[in-house]
This record gives sequence, C-alpha cells and structure tokens, in this order.
Amino acid sequence: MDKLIITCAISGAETTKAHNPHVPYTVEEMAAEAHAAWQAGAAIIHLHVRHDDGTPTQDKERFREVIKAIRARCDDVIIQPSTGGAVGMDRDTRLQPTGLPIEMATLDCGTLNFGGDDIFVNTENDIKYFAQVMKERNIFPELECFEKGHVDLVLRLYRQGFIHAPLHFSFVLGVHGGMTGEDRDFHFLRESIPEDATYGVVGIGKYEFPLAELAIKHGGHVRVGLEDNIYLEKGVLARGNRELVEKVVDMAKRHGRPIATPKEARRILGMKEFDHERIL
Ligand code: KMH
Ligand code: ZN
Repeated sequence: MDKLIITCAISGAETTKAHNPHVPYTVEEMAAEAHAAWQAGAAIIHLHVRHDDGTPTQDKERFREVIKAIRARCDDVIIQPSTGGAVGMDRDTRLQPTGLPIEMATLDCGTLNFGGDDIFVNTENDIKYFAQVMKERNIFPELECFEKGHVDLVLRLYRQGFIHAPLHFSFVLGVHGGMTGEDRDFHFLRESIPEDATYGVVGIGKYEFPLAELAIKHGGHVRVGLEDNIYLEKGVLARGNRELVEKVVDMAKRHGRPIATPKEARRILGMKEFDHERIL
C-alpha cells in the first residue's frame, strides 16, 4: 500500500468565521493555517482564497499573494488551487488561478444541487474546457466527483480523450445534493475506478473521519480541513486545521500507514517534479 497522502482544505468558500472562528480569510491567516497543516503532515494544500472580509474570490492576484506567502513558509508543499470557486461563478472566473505557475488544481466533474436553491454547475462542456486548459498549462487535475454519475462521466471523457491519465479521483461525499458517505458508498466508488487510478476521500461534516479511516485501511488518500468539517469531534469545534490533520495522522499510525511527504505524494500520483522556486 502506498504511503498516505493527506490534503488539507484550509478555508473553502462556504464555511465562515461564524461557523468556526479559525476559518482563515486574510493572506496572513491563510499562510499560518497552511503552515500548521503542512507541519502536522499535509502534503497538499487545497486552496480557496477570500477577501479580508471573508467573501470568496477567484481573483488571480489574490491567489498569487496567498500562494507566495504559503510557498515562503512551507518548503515544497503541493498547492492545489480550487477551480470550483463558489457556486454561481462562471468558467473563466473560476479558471483564473490556472494562469499562475501551479502544478495542480481541482477539476469538478459534474453538476449537483448544493443546498437550498444553489446548484454547482459543471456541464460536460465545462469539464472538457477545464481539462483542456489544465492540460495546456501542465496542471495536474484532481478529479472531484460528488456522486457515481460523475465517476462514470470522467471514465467516458477519459476513453474519448478529453481527460488524460494518470487519473486521481476525489470522492467528495456528504454534500446535500450529492452522494452520502456511508461505507457502501465508499466501496461502490472505489470499485468503480480503474485499478491503476488513485483516489482520495473528502468527507463532508460527520463523514470526514469515518471516511478517512476507510480510505486509510483500503489504500486511498484523505482530505480534511475546515472547508469540509469544522468539528474535531461531535460538538467540539476544531481549533484550526492542524488538529484535523493531526487526528488523521494518529489514525494512520494506528493502522500502520506512513504519511507521504510532498515529494512522495508527487511520485505516488504520477505528477511531474515541480520547481517550487518558479517566479509567481
Ligand atoms: N465551493 C464549491 C462550490 C472545488 O474546490 O473544486 C466547490 C468546491 C470544489 O469547493
Ligand atoms: Zn474546494
């Protein structure tokens, strides 16, 4: 079994300081949370950025500032900007961070309800367009699938040549409108992807740690972070992203699964070496 790659989604676009005061907004807060997560064992930082008042933005210059601040503190951590942004943003707004010298980004692989009247739109043509832009820019896509139909769509687009290997899936489970994160959901999804593909789990809310444990046991990878879940345990707010990463590291230790460094994570996923000093 490969070493465990831990991703930390430090902020997201939906959770706010009203939910948990440790959700970072400013450049300084983002860099501090990324640093703490990396020190605790995260190889990948999944990144959304915000204005100082907490409003989510995909502004390229804001990403540039935050990425610079994270790189200055976190050696060669893999920074994975979101191209999902926030519900309602259009394609080119969402793709702005891919105009920066980055090595990885998310690629959302299907449309779904996102609570209330919100719909997170990712049409087939959106997915082809995002995949094409990332390929041209040498950016490794993390294939975010919120339900089984999204996995099937990825596999069809892969066979048709719109999405390319190596395939790395993220099963994002527990969004209101997507698939739940019960054990049977996890097994159904992991058995649906090709044997040589890699995958990680992103459990939303109460699914975060049960899914992490399943993935640790079965050779998958794990994402945690305040974007996905604000609690360390039922009723106890996490005092930052560090505690969430530490909890997964402890879990991995109990199961005898070592933690991957960023360099090891690149190798496991089949990513190219990345010049971390590239001018932003
Ligand atoms: N904020 C969600 C609408 C991603 O980062 O690519 C989308 C999201 C997925 O968080
Ligand atoms: Zn995200």
